[in-house]
Amino acid sequence: MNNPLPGLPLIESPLFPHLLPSLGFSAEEARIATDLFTNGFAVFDFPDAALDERIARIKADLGPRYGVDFADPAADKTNGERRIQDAWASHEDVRAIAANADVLALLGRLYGRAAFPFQTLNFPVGTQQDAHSDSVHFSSLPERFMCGVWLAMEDVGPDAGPLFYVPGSHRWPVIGNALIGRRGFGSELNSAQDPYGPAWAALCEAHGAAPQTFLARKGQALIWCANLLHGGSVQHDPRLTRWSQVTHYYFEDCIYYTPAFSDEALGRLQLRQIRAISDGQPRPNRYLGECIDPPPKRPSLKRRLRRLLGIN
Ligand SMILES: O=C(O)CCC(=O)C(=O)O
Ligand SMILES: [Fe+2]
Repeated sequence: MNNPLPGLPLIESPLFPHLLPSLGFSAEEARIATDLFTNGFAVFDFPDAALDERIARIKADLGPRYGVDFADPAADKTNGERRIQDAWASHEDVRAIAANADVLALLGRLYGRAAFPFQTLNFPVGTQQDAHSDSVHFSSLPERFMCGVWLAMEDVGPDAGPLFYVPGSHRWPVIGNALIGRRGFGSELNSAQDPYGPAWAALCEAHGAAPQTFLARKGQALIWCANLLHGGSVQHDPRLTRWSQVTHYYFEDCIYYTPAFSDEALGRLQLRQIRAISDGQPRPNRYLGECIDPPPKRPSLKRRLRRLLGIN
């Protein structure tokens, strides 16, 4: 395959339709790739024979940490803590789902660079979040080398606050500080999404875009592209649960940073220090093979002398 645009994920490249025949994809890979290219999301069955047991253990072990009585059918399940971030660090099943080798291989083929998971979120209910793109939190240079994989850990009905997405919105401009006329570097925000909400809403209105909900079956997963608008629908029945795991993935040989707190044109990037969940190794920020992280700070001469002399 000769790809003149390696700085774009294959499935986001305008050349994708021309490249597809030379990629050696299976019929299922080609379907997923074409869905991502066209709609910005793709649904697939999560490839893990032990998934049901993993899900049962995750619910049993994480459940008590949400502060909700899941055993009581009448209890409001939306009351407590609604998410646990990075449970992978202490829970093998969360880690195994995030690091699933078949999913990593699939993402690598779809994007044209090796994928690695870097963050997990475990939810017992929906988020009821407005439409947003994850790219204001996590982005890459070159851009779009990030995706989310959302896994249904139970069947999701319309009253449980299903995930929603705006098909095709991944092709709209990537909304960042430059586009909304805001300085980001050194700023503080309650939510990194706040400043961009009006722009996303305006784009949806201008396109007459209709969100679609994902009424998922347990064990189905959905990949969303970095710039796809998505969120959580209103939960009509607070007694319901909506167990899910979201894993966020980056790809090799990129700069990883937070656009909400960056001014790219000024070279002021809020860099992320990323560690891959799959192998526990750091992924330095790289641009075309070159590490751009500042060298680690050396301790002062005084401190080094004291250490040498064994004085603490
Ligand atoms: O599950 C949801 O309701 C949305 C989750 C989400 O937006 C995310 O994890 O990035
Ligand atoms: Fe999100």
